[in-house]
Amino acid sequence: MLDFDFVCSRSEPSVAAMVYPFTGDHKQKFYWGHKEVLVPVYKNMGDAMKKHIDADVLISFASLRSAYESTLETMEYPQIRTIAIIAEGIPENMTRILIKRANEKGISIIGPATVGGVKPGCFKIGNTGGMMDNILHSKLYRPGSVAYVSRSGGMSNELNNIIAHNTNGVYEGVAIGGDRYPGTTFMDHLLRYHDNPEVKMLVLLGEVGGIEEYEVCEAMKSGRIYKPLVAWCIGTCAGMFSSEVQFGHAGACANAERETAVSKNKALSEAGAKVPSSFDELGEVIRKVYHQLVKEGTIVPAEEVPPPTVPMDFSWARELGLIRKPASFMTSISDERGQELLYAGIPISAVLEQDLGVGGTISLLWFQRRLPPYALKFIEMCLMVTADHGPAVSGAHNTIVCTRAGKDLVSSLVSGLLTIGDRFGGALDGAARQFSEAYDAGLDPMDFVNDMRKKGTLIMGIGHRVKSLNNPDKRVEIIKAFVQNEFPTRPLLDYALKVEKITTSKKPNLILNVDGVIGVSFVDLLRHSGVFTREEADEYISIGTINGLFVLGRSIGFIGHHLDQKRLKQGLYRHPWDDISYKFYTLVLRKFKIHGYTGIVFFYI
Ligand code: Q5B
Repeated sequence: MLDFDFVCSRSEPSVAAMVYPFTGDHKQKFYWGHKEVLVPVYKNMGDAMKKHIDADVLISFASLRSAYESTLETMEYPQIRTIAIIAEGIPENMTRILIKRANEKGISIIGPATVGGVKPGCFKIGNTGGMMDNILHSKLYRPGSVAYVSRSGGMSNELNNIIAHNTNGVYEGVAIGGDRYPGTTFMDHLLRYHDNPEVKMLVLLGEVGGIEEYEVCEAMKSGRIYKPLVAWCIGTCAGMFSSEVQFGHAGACANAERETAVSKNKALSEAGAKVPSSFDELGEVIRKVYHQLVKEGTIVPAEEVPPPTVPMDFSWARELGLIRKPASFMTSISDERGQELLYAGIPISAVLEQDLGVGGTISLLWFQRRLPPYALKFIEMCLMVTADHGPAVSGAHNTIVCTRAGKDLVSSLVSGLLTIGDRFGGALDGAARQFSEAYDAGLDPMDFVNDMRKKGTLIMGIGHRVKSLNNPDKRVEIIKAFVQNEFPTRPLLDYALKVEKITTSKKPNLILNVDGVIGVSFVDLLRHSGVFTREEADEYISIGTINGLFVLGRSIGFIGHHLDQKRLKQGLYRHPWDDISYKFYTLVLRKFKIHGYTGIVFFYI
């Protein structure tokens, strides 16, 4: 509506305020040409009326359930002269009460079941006239000389088009709505138009059902309506059916011969209206009447003035392919815009039907492809074996302390996750990188160990605080056995096991640990599963993919620890003093004399 106002060159919006009972009073932002304006929204109708005393039209977008009550309320305010009711399906008995009340108060009701109406160059109700391209096309931004009334809102758009292309345009058009009891009738509007000197010809688009068109015939015969009137009742095809037909509108059904479109067209023609022989010829008849009026000098077409440009909404312009803009984000893993969520192009229902499991979901979201079944099983095993390793490890400890400080699940989980790094649970990618570089360089395992020692660098994936040759890590055994049995080939795991032989010969706890065995096995999977190119495999290692398995797996355990602490109602944790070695240094000052000079030294003991 505001765009329409703007293209009509109004100096200010026609919409004074909105009433929306479900939020508090506020202001809502809308475009006014290139600018943005704020339109007030009121919770109570009374407040809106008080603040906007000169607003005299209310357009009701209330649902069919609330339209009756809210229209009755609206009629309590004497400033209101017109109410347009868009809702379809209001019970007829209620509509009749509304009409009675409106007549008593001198209020015009447009509708129910209507898009409303339009007064070109001035004001339009709701969606009447359609989108901006249609409004421009039908020249609704400035008045013409033809006023129409129809039942149907959709057909009123068609009339806007027909009239714009056969005359100097629409002066005003109202769709009274498709219900059997419209708030205002054809006659109400035709008489109003007729008495307006700016309106030079009338158009009536009736339809099958009801007898109101006969009142128009009477008005023409009596001379009350003498301006040229072009009329057509749609629904003439009803006669082709063997039984009575109910068309789309509630009132569009002939209950007697008099109510048929054919009978009404005949009567209108006999009363003096210009009636085409079919709807297709309506435009032609309108054109002829208009040209006659121009010839007589009744209508003097005005010079066309181009309307101001209304900026097109970004989303609409993009839909029409008129503009483009580089996206701020790119994504290639999932798409939630359609009817069904897609993981790497696969509908979520297919992911479940095909029982792809967590392994399959990871393969789609992390690698955008399906991995072979053994790979999915391997991923799931990794998550299971890394899910927890007791409360003593750094991450679980942090989670527990955080939980006991009263924090929530996310904070406690994150507190645990933030401990994951080279020393704890974050050595998978480092192991993958170090072992594969050594292997690719053709380095003998012994040379690799020696080189690392010379560089003073720890070998990622080697060593454990509590696990050793004497206390083997069952998790490592499980993963190792699976890879050895199920993977097509596993050169990097074999290489790492040779390295482990050397490191454990130096110290029994320098085993290939859980991070190490997963890291190197994953490289074997990336390189030899046949679903990744070598470049892709290298890229996944370099961008730090494999630690994700530990992070994801261990999140399960951290959440478990958080819930456990909450369930056990554990209070704030404070570390005991006897477990902290407090160290203090004493500052000692000494005076000395040398070569006659006095000095002071100070040092800590
Ligand atoms: N030395 C893991 O150290 C640990 C050596 C090494 C060469 C090595 C250490 C290490 C690499 C990183 C790594 C993942 C910090 C571990 C995990 C998940 C977990 C945890 C859980 C779970 C253990 C003693 C002597 C020194 C060192 C030498 C040690 N590591 N030499 N390469 N990699 N590894 N992290 O026991 O001559 O005496 O000075 O950093 O793979 O986090 O359960 O707890 O599931 O939650 O404290 O399993 O190995 O040994 O540092 O005192 O070293 O061995 O140079 O030699 P420790 P340190 P020296 S799995």
